[in-house]
Amino acid sequence: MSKRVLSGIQPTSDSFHLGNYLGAVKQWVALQADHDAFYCIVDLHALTVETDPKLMRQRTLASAAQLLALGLTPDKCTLFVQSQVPQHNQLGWIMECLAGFGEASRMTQFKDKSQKSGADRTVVGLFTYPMLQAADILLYQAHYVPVGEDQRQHIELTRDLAGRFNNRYGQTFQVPDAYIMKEGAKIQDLQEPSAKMSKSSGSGAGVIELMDAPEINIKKIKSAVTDTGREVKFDEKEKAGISNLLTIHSQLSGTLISDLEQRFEGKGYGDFKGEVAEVVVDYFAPIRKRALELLEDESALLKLLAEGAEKARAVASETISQTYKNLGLVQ
Ligand code: ATP
Ligand code: LTN
Repeated sequence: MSKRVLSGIQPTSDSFHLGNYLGAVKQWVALQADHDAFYCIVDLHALTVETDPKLMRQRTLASAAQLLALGLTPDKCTLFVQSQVPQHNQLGWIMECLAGFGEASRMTQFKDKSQKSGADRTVVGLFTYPMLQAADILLYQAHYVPVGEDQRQHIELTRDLAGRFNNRYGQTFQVPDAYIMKEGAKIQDLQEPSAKMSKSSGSGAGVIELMDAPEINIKKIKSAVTDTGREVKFDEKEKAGISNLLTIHSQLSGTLISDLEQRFEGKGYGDFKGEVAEVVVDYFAPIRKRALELLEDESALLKLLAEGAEKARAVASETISQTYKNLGLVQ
Protein backbone atom coordinates (compact mmCIF):
# COMPACT_ATOMS: atom_id res chain seq x y z
CA MET A 1 0.00 0.00 0.00
CA SER A 2 1.36 3.44 -0.85
CA LYS A 3 1.81 5.94 1.95
CA ARG A 4 -0.93 8.42 2.71
CA VAL A 5 -0.48 12.18 2.27
CA LEU A 6 -2.78 14.97 3.45
CA SER A 7 -2.57 18.72 3.24
CA GLY A 8 -4.86 21.74 3.24
CA ILE A 9 -5.04 25.30 2.00
CA GLN A 10 -7.36 28.10 3.07
CA PRO A 11 -9.61 29.85 0.54
CA THR A 12 -8.76 33.23 2.08
CA SER A 13 -7.91 35.07 -1.13
CA ASP A 14 -8.88 35.21 -4.81
CA SER A 15 -5.47 33.89 -5.70
CA PHE A 16 -2.77 31.71 -4.22
CA HIS A 17 0.64 33.34 -3.97
CA LEU A 18 4.11 32.20 -4.90
CA GLY A 19 4.81 31.07 -1.31
CA ASN A 20 1.75 28.79 -1.30
CA TYR A 21 2.93 27.22 -4.54
CA LEU A 22 6.64 26.77 -3.79
CA GLY A 23 6.14 25.92 -0.12
CA ALA A 24 3.22 23.55 -0.49
CA VAL A 25 1.29 22.94 -3.71
CA LYS A 26 4.36 22.09 -5.83
CA GLN A 27 5.00 19.19 -3.44
CA TRP A 28 1.33 18.21 -3.48
CA VAL A 29 1.57 17.75 -7.24
CA ALA A 30 4.79 15.72 -7.01
CA LEU A 31 3.54 13.49 -4.18
CA GLN A 32 0.26 12.51 -5.84
CA ALA A 33 2.22 10.40 -8.35
CA ASP A 34 3.23 7.72 -5.85
CA HIS A 35 1.15 8.36 -2.74
CA ASP A 36 -2.45 8.00 -1.70
CA ALA A 37 -3.03 11.75 -1.56
CA PHE A 38 -5.85 13.74 0.03
CA TYR A 39 -5.94 17.50 -0.49
CA CYS A 40 -8.42 19.70 1.24
CA ILE A 41 -9.68 23.25 0.75
CA VAL A 42 -10.08 24.19 4.41
CA ASP A 43 -13.03 26.54 4.29
CA LEU A 44 -13.86 26.01 7.99
CA HIS A 45 -10.39 27.28 8.89
CA ALA A 46 -11.00 30.30 6.65
CA LEU A 47 -14.02 31.23 8.81
CA THR A 48 -11.54 32.54 11.39
CA VAL A 49 -11.39 35.59 9.11
CA GLU A 50 -14.76 37.30 8.60
CA THR A 51 -15.67 36.92 4.93
CA ASP A 52 -18.63 37.86 2.79
CA PRO A 53 -20.52 34.59 1.93
CA LYS A 54 -20.42 35.34 -1.80
CA LEU A 55 -16.66 35.74 -1.63
CA MET A 56 -16.26 32.57 0.41
CA ARG A 57 -18.04 30.58 -2.27
CA GLN A 58 -16.15 32.24 -5.11
CA ARG A 59 -12.77 31.74 -3.43
CA THR A 60 -13.46 28.09 -2.64
CA LEU A 61 -14.21 27.42 -6.31
CA ALA A 62 -11.25 29.54 -7.40
CA SER A 63 -9.01 27.52 -5.08
CA ALA A 64 -10.18 24.27 -6.65
CA ALA A 65 -9.62 25.66 -10.17
CA GLN A 66 -6.12 26.83 -9.28
CA LEU A 67 -5.16 23.52 -7.67
CA LEU A 68 -6.25 21.65 -10.78
CA ALA A 69 -4.51 24.12 -13.09
CA LEU A 70 -1.33 23.75 -11.03
CA GLY A 71 -1.34 20.02 -11.67
CA LEU A 72 -3.56 18.11 -9.25
CA THR A 73 -5.55 15.48 -11.13
CA PRO A 74 -8.64 13.80 -9.69
CA ASP A 75 -7.56 10.37 -10.90
CA LYS A 76 -4.36 10.64 -8.87
CA CYS A 77 -5.59 12.42 -5.71
CA THR A 78 -8.73 13.13 -3.71
CA LEU A 79 -9.52 16.86 -3.76
CA PHE A 80 -12.34 18.00 -1.49
CA VAL A 81 -13.81 20.82 0.58
CA GLN A 82 -13.47 20.44 4.35
CA SER A 83 -17.03 21.52 5.27
CA GLN A 84 -18.44 18.71 3.09
CA VAL A 85 -16.88 16.15 5.43
CA PRO A 86 -18.49 16.67 8.87
CA GLN A 87 -16.10 14.21 10.52
CA HIS A 88 -13.54 17.05 10.63
CA ASN A 89 -15.68 18.83 13.21
CA GLN A 90 -16.33 15.61 15.09
CA LEU A 91 -12.64 14.83 15.52
CA GLY A 92 -11.83 18.53 16.00
CA TRP A 93 -13.78 18.56 19.28
CA ILE A 94 -11.97 15.47 20.50
CA MET A 95 -8.62 17.11 19.73
CA GLU A 96 -9.71 20.19 21.69
CA CYS A 97 -10.44 17.96 24.68
CA LEU A 98 -6.97 16.44 24.38
CA ALA A 99 -4.87 19.57 23.92
CA GLY A 100 -3.71 21.58 26.92
CA PHE A 101 -4.64 25.24 27.17
CA GLY A 102 -0.98 26.14 27.75
CA GLU A 103 0.12 24.00 24.84
CA ALA A 104 -2.36 25.70 22.51
CA SER A 105 -1.36 29.12 23.88
CA ARG A 106 2.20 28.53 22.69
CA MET A 107 1.25 28.37 19.00
CA THR A 108 3.17 31.21 17.37
CA GLN A 109 0.70 31.64 14.49
CA PHE A 110 -2.08 32.29 17.01
CA LYS A 111 0.10 34.69 18.97
CA ASP A 112 1.10 36.64 15.83
CA LYS A 113 -2.37 36.81 14.31
CA SER A 114 -4.19 37.62 17.55
CA GLN A 115 -1.65 40.27 18.44
CA LYS A 116 -2.17 41.95 15.10
CA SER A 117 -5.96 42.18 15.45
CA GLY A 118 -6.21 42.67 19.24
CA ALA A 119 -8.06 40.49 21.81
CA ASP A 120 -11.53 41.88 21.13
CA ARG A 121 -11.34 41.17 17.45
CA THR A 122 -9.78 37.73 17.82
CA VAL A 123 -12.29 34.89 17.53
CA VAL A 124 -12.08 31.75 19.67
CA GLY A 125 -11.83 29.73 16.44
CA LEU A 126 -8.40 31.21 15.81
CA PHE A 127 -7.27 29.69 19.11
CA THR A 128 -8.75 26.25 18.39
CA TYR A 129 -7.60 26.33 14.74
CA PRO A 130 -4.58 24.00 15.28
CA MET A 131 -6.78 21.33 16.88
CA LEU A 132 -9.07 21.32 13.83
CA GLN A 133 -5.95 21.10 11.68
CA ALA A 134 -4.79 18.08 13.71
CA ALA A 135 -8.18 16.49 13.07
CA ASP A 136 -7.83 17.16 9.31
CA ILE A 137 -4.60 15.19 9.29
CA LEU A 138 -5.36 12.37 11.73
CA LEU A 139 -8.75 11.52 10.17
CA TYR A 140 -6.91 10.25 7.09
CA GLN A 141 -4.13 8.41 8.97
CA ALA A 142 -1.65 10.48 6.94
CA HIS A 143 2.03 9.55 6.96
CA TYR A 144 3.20 12.87 5.43
CA VAL A 145 1.94 16.44 5.54
CA PRO A 146 3.50 18.67 2.83
CA VAL A 147 3.48 22.27 4.09
CA GLY A 148 5.63 25.40 4.30
CA GLU A 149 7.99 26.10 7.19
CA ASP A 150 5.40 28.23 9.03
CA GLN A 151 3.30 25.12 9.68
CA ARG A 152 6.03 23.07 11.40
CA GLN A 153 4.75 23.85 14.90
CA HIS A 154 1.19 22.83 14.03
CA ILE A 155 2.41 19.47 12.72
CA GLU A 156 4.46 18.97 15.90
CA LEU A 157 1.29 19.59 17.93
CA THR A 158 -0.58 17.09 15.73
CA ARG A 159 2.10 14.48 16.42
CA ASP A 160 1.89 15.12 20.16
CA LEU A 161 -1.89 14.83 20.16
CA ALA A 162 -1.82 11.61 18.12
CA GLY A 163 0.76 10.06 20.45
CA ARG A 164 -1.16 11.13 23.55
CA PHE A 165 -4.41 9.67 22.25
CA ASN A 166 -2.73 6.40 21.26
CA ASN A 167 -1.15 6.09 24.71
CA ARG A 168 -4.34 6.75 26.60
CA TYR A 169 -6.91 4.97 24.48
CA GLY A 170 -4.97 2.44 22.40
CA GLN A 171 -3.47 2.64 18.93
CA THR A 172 -5.85 4.78 16.83
CA PHE A 173 -3.89 7.30 14.77
CA GLN A 174 -0.89 7.23 12.47
CA VAL A 175 1.65 9.76 13.84
CA PRO A 176 2.38 11.96 10.79
CA ASP A 177 5.64 13.54 9.63
CA ALA A 178 5.89 17.08 8.30
CA TYR A 179 7.15 17.12 4.72
CA ILE A 180 9.01 20.42 4.37
CA MET A 181 11.48 21.15 1.56
CA LYS A 182 14.92 22.60 2.27
CA GLU A 183 14.43 25.26 -0.40
CA GLY A 184 11.24 27.15 -1.14
CA ALA A 185 9.55 26.41 2.20
CA LYS A 186 9.82 30.04 3.26
CA ILE A 187 9.28 32.56 0.49
CA GLN A 188 9.60 36.11 1.74
CA ASP A 189 7.58 39.24 0.98
CA LEU A 190 9.24 41.16 -1.89
CA GLN A 191 8.82 44.51 -0.12
CA GLU A 192 9.70 43.23 3.33
CA PRO A 193 12.22 40.42 2.88
CA SER A 194 12.30 39.71 6.61
CA ALA A 195 8.60 38.68 6.64
CA LYS A 196 6.97 35.69 4.94
CA MET A 197 4.91 36.26 1.83
CA SER A 198 1.33 36.01 3.10
CA LYS A 199 -2.23 36.34 1.81
CA SER A 200 -3.45 38.21 4.82
CA SER A 201 -0.65 40.48 5.92
CA GLY A 202 1.42 43.20 4.31
CA SER A 203 0.30 45.70 1.72
CA GLY A 204 0.13 43.23 -1.14
CA ALA A 205 2.90 45.04 -3.00
CA GLY A 206 5.33 42.29 -2.04
CA VAL A 207 3.02 39.36 -2.76
CA ILE A 208 3.09 37.62 -6.16
CA GLU A 209 -0.41 36.34 -6.82
CA LEU A 210 -0.66 33.58 -9.39
CA MET A 211 -3.93 34.89 -10.84
CA ASP A 212 -2.71 38.46 -11.30
CA ALA A 213 -2.05 39.85 -14.78
CA PRO A 214 1.60 39.51 -15.93
CA GLU A 215 2.18 43.30 -15.96
CA ILE A 216 1.33 43.54 -12.27
CA ASN A 217 3.74 40.80 -11.28
CA ILE A 218 6.52 42.12 -13.52
CA LYS A 219 6.19 45.49 -11.82
CA LYS A 220 6.21 43.94 -8.34
CA ILE A 221 9.34 41.90 -9.06
CA LYS A 222 11.16 44.85 -10.63
CA SER A 223 10.46 46.95 -7.55
CA ALA A 224 11.44 44.22 -5.06
CA VAL A 225 13.47 45.55 -2.14
CA THR A 226 17.13 44.54 -2.33
CA ASP A 227 20.28 45.79 -0.62
CA THR A 228 22.73 48.54 -1.49
CA GLY A 229 25.31 46.14 -2.92
CA ARG A 230 25.66 44.99 -6.53
CA GLU A 231 26.47 41.33 -6.26
CA VAL A 232 23.90 38.64 -7.10
CA LYS A 233 24.85 36.26 -4.31
CA PHE A 234 22.91 33.99 -1.95
CA ASP A 235 23.28 35.30 1.59
CA GLU A 236 20.08 35.18 3.60
CA LYS A 237 21.42 37.42 6.39
CA GLU A 238 23.04 40.23 4.43
CA LYS A 239 21.07 39.91 1.18
CA ALA A 240 17.61 38.68 2.14
CA GLY A 241 15.89 40.24 -0.88
CA ILE A 242 18.34 38.91 -3.49
CA SER A 243 18.43 35.49 -1.82
CA ASN A 244 14.64 35.30 -1.97
CA LEU A 245 14.67 36.15 -5.69
CA LEU A 246 17.42 33.58 -6.30
CA THR A 247 15.31 30.92 -4.57
CA ILE A 248 12.24 31.85 -6.63
CA HIS A 249 14.17 31.73 -9.92
CA SER A 250 15.90 28.47 -9.03
CA GLN A 251 12.71 26.72 -7.91
CA LEU A 252 10.78 27.67 -11.04
CA SER A 253 13.52 27.37 -13.66
CA GLY A 254 15.23 24.33 -12.17
CA THR A 255 18.62 26.13 -12.36
CA LEU A 256 21.03 25.72 -9.44
CA ILE A 257 21.50 28.86 -7.34
CA SER A 258 25.29 28.58 -7.78
CA ASP A 259 24.82 28.59 -11.59
CA LEU A 260 22.66 31.71 -11.35
CA GLU A 261 25.27 33.45 -9.20
CA GLN A 262 27.89 32.66 -11.80
CA ARG A 263 25.77 33.76 -14.73
CA PHE A 264 24.97 37.13 -13.15
CA GLU A 265 28.51 37.86 -12.01
CA GLY A 266 29.40 41.44 -12.96
CA LYS A 267 25.81 42.25 -13.96
CA GLY A 268 23.52 44.51 -11.94
CA TYR A 269 20.37 43.79 -9.95
CA GLY A 270 18.26 45.26 -12.77
CA ASP A 271 19.20 42.51 -15.25
CA PHE A 272 18.65 39.86 -12.63
CA LYS A 273 15.22 41.11 -11.59
CA GLY A 274 14.21 41.33 -15.26
CA GLU A 275 15.01 37.65 -15.72
CA VAL A 276 13.25 36.61 -12.50
CA ALA A 277 10.14 38.46 -13.72
CA GLU A 278 10.32 36.63 -17.04
CA VAL A 279 10.70 33.22 -15.39
CA VAL A 280 7.73 33.85 -13.07
CA VAL A 281 5.43 35.20 -15.76
CA ASP A 282 6.27 32.45 -18.27
CA TYR A 283 5.72 29.76 -15.66
CA PHE A 284 2.33 30.96 -14.49
CA ALA A 285 0.76 32.34 -17.70
CA PRO A 286 -0.61 28.98 -18.92
CA ILE A 287 -1.68 28.03 -15.39
CA ARG A 288 -3.65 31.24 -14.96
CA LYS A 289 -5.32 30.70 -18.33
CA ARG A 290 -6.25 27.12 -17.44
CA ALA A 291 -7.64 28.14 -14.03
CA LEU A 292 -9.86 30.76 -15.66
CA GLU A 293 -11.16 28.18 -18.15
CA LEU A 294 -11.93 25.71 -15.36
CA LEU A 295 -13.78 28.39 -13.41
CA GLU A 296 -16.16 28.88 -16.31
CA ASP A 297 -17.64 25.43 -15.81
CA GLU A 298 -18.85 25.69 -12.24
CA SER A 299 -20.97 22.56 -12.31
CA ALA A 300 -18.01 20.43 -13.40
CA LEU A 301 -15.98 21.79 -10.47
CA LEU A 302 -18.83 21.16 -8.03
CA LYS A 303 -19.22 17.60 -9.28
CA LEU A 304 -15.52 16.88 -8.93
CA LEU A 305 -15.50 18.26 -5.38
CA ALA A 306 -18.60 16.24 -4.46
CA GLU A 307 -16.89 13.07 -5.67
CA GLY A 308 -13.80 13.98 -3.68
CA ALA A 309 -15.87 14.56 -0.53
CA GLU A 310 -17.54 11.19 -0.91
CA LYS A 311 -14.18 9.42 -1.04
CA ALA A 312 -12.93 11.48 1.89
CA ARG A 313 -16.02 10.70 4.00
CA ALA A 314 -15.50 6.98 3.47
CA VAL A 315 -12.04 7.15 5.03
CA ALA A 316 -12.92 9.75 7.68
CA SER A 317 -15.98 7.90 8.96
CA GLU A 318 -13.92 4.78 9.62
CA THR A 319 -11.48 6.75 11.74
CA ILE A 320 -14.34 8.38 13.65
CA SER A 321 -15.99 5.03 14.42
CA GLN A 322 -12.75 3.63 15.76
CA THR A 323 -12.02 6.79 17.75
CA TYR A 324 -15.50 6.87 19.35
CA LYS A 325 -15.24 3.19 20.17
CA ASN A 326 -11.81 3.59 21.80
CA LEU A 327 -13.12 6.54 23.83
CA GLY A 328 -15.99 4.44 25.16
CA LEU A 329 -18.67 6.56 23.51
CA VAL A 330 -21.76 4.37 23.18
CA GLN A 331 -22.66 4.00 19.51
P1 ATP B 1 -2.38 33.58 5.62
O1 ATP B 1 -1.27 34.51 5.33
O2 ATP B 1 -3.74 34.14 5.39
O3 ATP B 1 -2.22 32.86 6.91
P2 ATP B 1 -1.11 31.84 3.88
O4 ATP B 1 -0.69 32.67 2.76
O5 ATP B 1 -0.10 31.47 4.94
O6 ATP B 1 -2.34 32.50 4.54
P3 ATP B 1 -2.34 29.20 3.95
O7 ATP B 1 -3.58 28.79 3.27
O8 ATP B 1 -2.40 29.39 5.43
O9 ATP B 1 -1.76 30.51 3.28
O10 ATP B 1 -1.19 28.18 3.62
C1 ATP B 1 -1.21 27.21 2.60
C2 ATP B 1 0.17 26.56 2.49
O11 ATP B 1 1.11 27.50 1.97
C3 ATP B 1 0.73 26.09 3.83
O12 ATP B 1 1.34 24.83 3.65
C4 ATP B 1 1.78 27.12 4.17
O13 ATP B 1 2.83 26.62 4.96
C5 ATP B 1 2.27 27.52 2.79
N1 ATP B 1 2.83 28.87 2.77
C6 ATP B 1 2.16 30.01 3.05
N2 ATP B 1 2.97 31.07 2.93
C7 ATP B 1 4.19 30.59 2.54
C8 ATP B 1 5.45 31.20 2.24
N3 ATP B 1 5.61 32.51 2.29
N4 ATP B 1 6.48 30.41 1.86
C9 ATP B 1 6.32 29.06 1.79
N5 ATP B 1 5.16 28.42 2.06
C10 ATP B 1 4.11 29.17 2.44
N1 LTN C 1 -3.08 25.80 8.86
C1 LTN C 1 -2.70 25.53 7.51
C2 LTN C 1 -3.85 25.11 6.65
C3 LTN C 1 -4.30 23.75 7.03
C4 LTN C 1 -3.58 22.53 6.86
C5 LTN C 1 -4.43 21.52 7.36
C6 LTN C 1 -2.32 22.22 6.34
C7 LTN C 1 -5.49 23.43 7.62
N2 LTN C 1 -5.57 22.10 7.80
C8 LTN C 1 -4.03 20.16 7.37
C9 LTN C 1 -1.93 20.89 6.38
C10 LTN C 1 -2.78 19.89 6.87
C11 LTN C 1 -2.08 26.76 6.93
O1 LTN C 1 -1.53 26.65 5.94
N3 LTN C 1 -2.17 27.90 7.52
